[in-house]
Amino acid sequence: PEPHVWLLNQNLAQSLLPPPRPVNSHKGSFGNVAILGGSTGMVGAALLAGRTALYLGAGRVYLGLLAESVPPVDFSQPELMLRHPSELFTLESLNCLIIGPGLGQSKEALSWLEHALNDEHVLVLDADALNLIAQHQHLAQRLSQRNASTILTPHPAEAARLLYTDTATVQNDRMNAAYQISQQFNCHIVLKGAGSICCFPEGKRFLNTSGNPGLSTAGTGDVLTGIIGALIAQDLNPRQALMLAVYLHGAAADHLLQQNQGPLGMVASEIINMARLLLNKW
Ligand code: NPW
Ligand code: AMP
Ligand code: MG
Repeated sequence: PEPHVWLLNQNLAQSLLPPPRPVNSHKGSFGNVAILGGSTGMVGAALLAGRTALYLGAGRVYLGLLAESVPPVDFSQPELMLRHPSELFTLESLNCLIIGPGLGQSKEALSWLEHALNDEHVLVLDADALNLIAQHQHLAQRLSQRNASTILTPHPAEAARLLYTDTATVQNDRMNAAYQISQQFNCHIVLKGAGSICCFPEGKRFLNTSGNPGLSTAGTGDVLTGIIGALIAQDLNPRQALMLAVYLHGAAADHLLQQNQGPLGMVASEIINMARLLLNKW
């Protein structure tokens, strides 16, 4: 029988909030996130994910950018620590490794993805990491055999690539597409798009009730990935982090809409700021 579908609403999201911060906390209390991506022409995707992880409360955020020429620092967000991708694998304590935003599909990207899949950290795979997995059977196999948790964040076209089908087929039965991907790779997944679906390996599915077409703009997926990473760093388990992130991301867009700051012209950076406001207010 088809597993039951639950609604991901504000009540459920608010039951997943991180606990209040202890008075004697320090940056080490809130975890470390590393992000691998940002090849030439798509550095912004990794910067957005990194900035999001900071704004949503991660203690430290490291970026490993693939682009040929990268500045030594993000001058508009100097809190981010820019490192060579190889250095992300030698960090002393890491709570979550994100790979994919702006990663591209070069040989170098493929090789870093192999590294990441062999790593024992909680992984979030987005964008080109998903496209590469769809193209390389050995990566797909490695993914389904990982011991640590993995979260996949495909949009409908990425989901179609993973399932070797077309976007229309995914969209015609989104529940089934989400279920098939989680089963195929033994992963937590969110199938993005209007009414995002979170699906877990044992088959439980949640239909998100927040979000609006203001989110249909470049970089919003990179922001979602950063929220997930920040929440994992703050000790939510991958399943809780995924559900709270998906709801919060949509709710931020809904609040911007209420303030007439969209749908037209809403931008990903504004989602970051509003998500921070909601996370602190709730
Ligand atoms: P169409 O044809 O537009 O209708 P790709 P990408 C479809 C980086 N970025 N429902 C869409 O359909 C990413 O991180 C960099 C239906 C089209 O076919 C990646 O590394 C940015 N269809 C890289 O760019 C900001 C949907 O998906 C296809 C859908 C490529 O990622 C932007 C496009 O997807 C971006 O994040 C939906 N809800 N959603 C930066 N600032 O540096 C999507 N589609 O070909 O996978 O390209 O998503 O842009
Ligand atoms: P990406 O395509 O990776 O940049 O991700 C786009 C993000 O925006 C995902 O979280 C989608 O769920 C969200 N999104 C895009 N369009 C809509 C829409 N019409 N309604 C709700 N959410 C959307
Ligand atoms: Mg994306």
